[in-house]
Amino acid sequence: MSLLHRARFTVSAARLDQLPAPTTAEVCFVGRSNSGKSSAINVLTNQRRLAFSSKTPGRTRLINLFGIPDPMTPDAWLGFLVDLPGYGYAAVDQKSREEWADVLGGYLHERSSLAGVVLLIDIRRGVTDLDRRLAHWIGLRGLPTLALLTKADKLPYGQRVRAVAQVRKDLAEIGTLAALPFSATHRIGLEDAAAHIENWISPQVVP
Ligand SMILES: Nc1nc2c(ncn2[C@@H]2O[C@H](COP(=O)(O)OP(=O)(O)O)[C@@H](O)[C@H]2O)c(=O)[nH]1
Ligand SMILES: [Mg+2]
Repeated sequence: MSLLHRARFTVSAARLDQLPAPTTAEVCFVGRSNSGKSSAINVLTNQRRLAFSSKTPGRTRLINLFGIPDPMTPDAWLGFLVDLPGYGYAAVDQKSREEWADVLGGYLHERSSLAGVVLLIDIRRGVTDLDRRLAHWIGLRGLPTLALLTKADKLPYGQRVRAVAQVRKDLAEIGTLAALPFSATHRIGLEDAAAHIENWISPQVVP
């Protein structure tokens, strides 16, 4: 069983200063509204409604932390999955958009416990300007990044492979990038993605 299946909702924060003090490894999920972020978190944790999957984009304005309990130590967390607010939803007013940019940029830039970033990109849309701005922050810190090209079930195999190559090119600024086709509905790339994320939370110790 994947460690990620143990995830449970821990806390929400509306602002960075409301987050708990950084302790163990955090893996954050970022992406445009409607990119499939909630669906990815739900399928990776094998819980249908852990991250609320909504048909109304731009609704998740909070930072949500999902703790992965340490199987060896009761009441201790091995790490956290962090669901950050989606971006790029056109109907949201300018002020709210800037608040989100501050939260996202601030978290990526400052959070000392951040171990890795999962960047969700709709495979048919590819990398957008906002994704690129985010990639700039990620690249500056040299954070390990996994780009999940979501909704891969919508494209035939050959086009998936081409989309991955294009994303690698577009996000070359991130030196530590891995990219995979992914589908929450068809479970494409699920095991690879889970292995990647688990490794950030609980690095394999070679005896
Ligand atoms: N076909 C397909 N649709 C998906 C997939 N993942 C998400 N969706 C759909 O895309 C829409 C947005 O998904 P959601 O997870 O709420 O995106 P979020 O706004 O990034 O959290 C919903 O209608 C989902 O059902 C996928 O892997 N395949
Ligand atoms: Mg969502």
